[in-house]
Amino acid sequence: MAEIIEKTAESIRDMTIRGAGRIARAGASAMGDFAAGYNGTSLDDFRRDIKKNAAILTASRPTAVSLWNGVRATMRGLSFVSTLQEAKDLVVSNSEEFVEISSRAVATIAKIGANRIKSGDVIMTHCNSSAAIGVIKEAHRQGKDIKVYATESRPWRQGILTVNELAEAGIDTTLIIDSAVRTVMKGVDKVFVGADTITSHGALINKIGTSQLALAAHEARVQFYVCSETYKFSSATIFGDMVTIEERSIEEVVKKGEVPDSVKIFNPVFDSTPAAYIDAIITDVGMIHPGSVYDVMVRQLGDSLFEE
Ligand code: RI2
Repeated sequence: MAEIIEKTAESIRDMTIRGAGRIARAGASAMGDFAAGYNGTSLDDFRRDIKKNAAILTASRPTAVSLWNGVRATMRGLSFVSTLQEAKDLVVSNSEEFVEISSRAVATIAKIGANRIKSGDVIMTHCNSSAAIGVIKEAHRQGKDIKVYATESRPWRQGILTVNELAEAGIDTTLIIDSAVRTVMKGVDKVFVGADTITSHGALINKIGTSQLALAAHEARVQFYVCSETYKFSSATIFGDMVTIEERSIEEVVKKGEVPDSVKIFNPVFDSTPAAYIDAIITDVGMIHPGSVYDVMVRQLGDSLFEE
């Protein structure tokens, strides 16, 4: 059964499964499948294997706290069970519950976010966020006449996925290259982006280039909204931990032999947008100011926040 964990981790690592929400659900499901098919005989072994699996899965995309929180959610209460069967059942039900809650969160964000959009709005989005796209599609579904600019999002070009999805929904969509953001921003009313991680100070960690959208939006006085499920809030940042920004292979940027070997290539795939550039974070518990992230974390996690 360990193959399901390795296979899922590899699919997340090589981006076959991508998007902060999707990888969290994939990680949680893999933990559930592992538990359901576990054929060991000892509770201690199960606890040890589950911990090992969690470490393998979470290492596959280090920036996305969603994955960490999704995997960790499946282990909730594991230290309080007394039999192996109870432990297996608990991981399976935790996993199902996480998948259900996180999917529902995207739908809730869509409804809340769509209220910010009015007919005639020109919107910009970046990369391929199911939470941000959900908001845009919901506004369109409500009959609002909107136009969307979507960035290409080099090097993986997730913007191609975004424009396909928006066009398929019948939305007036324009694809732009990443460096066109500032030029286009003058004609934009609102920006909606997703999140990989939100820190306790309300900073956003999201696809590289997000902070450029935020800066350009700030300069042009365009509202900048982040669409984020609350499980993307990183409790570790309360205690001063920094978010690790993932760097990926240089082959994502240039083909082999395209530039001399002496040329160094730096490929960070996320960046940090300070809270000061964010007007609001649209979450499954409502729209909040970035300054309220800490309060929401404490309210949701209660005392468990301070246990580890
Ligand atoms: P949802 C993506 O990361 C993008 O950074 C996107 O904004 C974020 O996940 C959130 O996606 P990548 O996996 O959870 O393409 O909103 O690196 O779908």
